Amino acid sequence: KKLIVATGNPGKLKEIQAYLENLEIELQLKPKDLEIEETGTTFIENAGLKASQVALATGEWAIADDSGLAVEALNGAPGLYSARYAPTEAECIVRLLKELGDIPNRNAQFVCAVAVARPDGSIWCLYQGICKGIITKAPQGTGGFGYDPIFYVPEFKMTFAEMSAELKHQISHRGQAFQGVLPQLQALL
Ligand code: ITT
Repeated sequence: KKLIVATGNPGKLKEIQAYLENLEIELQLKPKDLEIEETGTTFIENAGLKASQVALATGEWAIADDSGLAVEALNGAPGLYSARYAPTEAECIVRLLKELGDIPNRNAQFVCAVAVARPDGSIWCLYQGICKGIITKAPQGTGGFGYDPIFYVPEFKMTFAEMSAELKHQISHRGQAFQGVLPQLQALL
């Protein structure tokens, strides 16, 4: 079976590939010129939109991930706008640390919604995962992507960027969403 991965984000793509690597499934990237507007008001809605539109446009099964970081003291920002918070990933981190300043409440959560759509654009399955953490005062670690260097998980005393890929994959928001999606895909094959 073939599955189109509906993302243009290389960091996400690498993680999605890792979750699906043991399945008998051929992964294909979505066409570069196929841009889906994220008009939804929730991660779930946007994941559904992306999977559904890419499936329809290609006539194949498609999987999409919509995710972001919600910071409590910033009323949930950057949230749905995590990718668009600043022009580059490094500048996103700089902006977030600046907005938070010395505010003591540094609670945050990563959210990830993953949707799989059938070739006719209808949604086959949709799961959401959440991972709670703390925003550090400065970046730590070089792994992962996006906001990983400033997302500290107290239970492991490390940021996502300091963890092995395997550990991040087990405990992350995306890992939890894929715990729902993987058995569904296995059943489909
Ligand atoms: P696609 O829509 O093409 O998949 P995107 O980057 O625009 O790519 P989103 O709108 O879902 O995707 O934005 C998600 C952003 O949230 C992403 O760009 C990162 O900045 C951040 N993010 C999501 N998951 C993350 C993770 O595991 N580690 C660090 N940052 C993450």
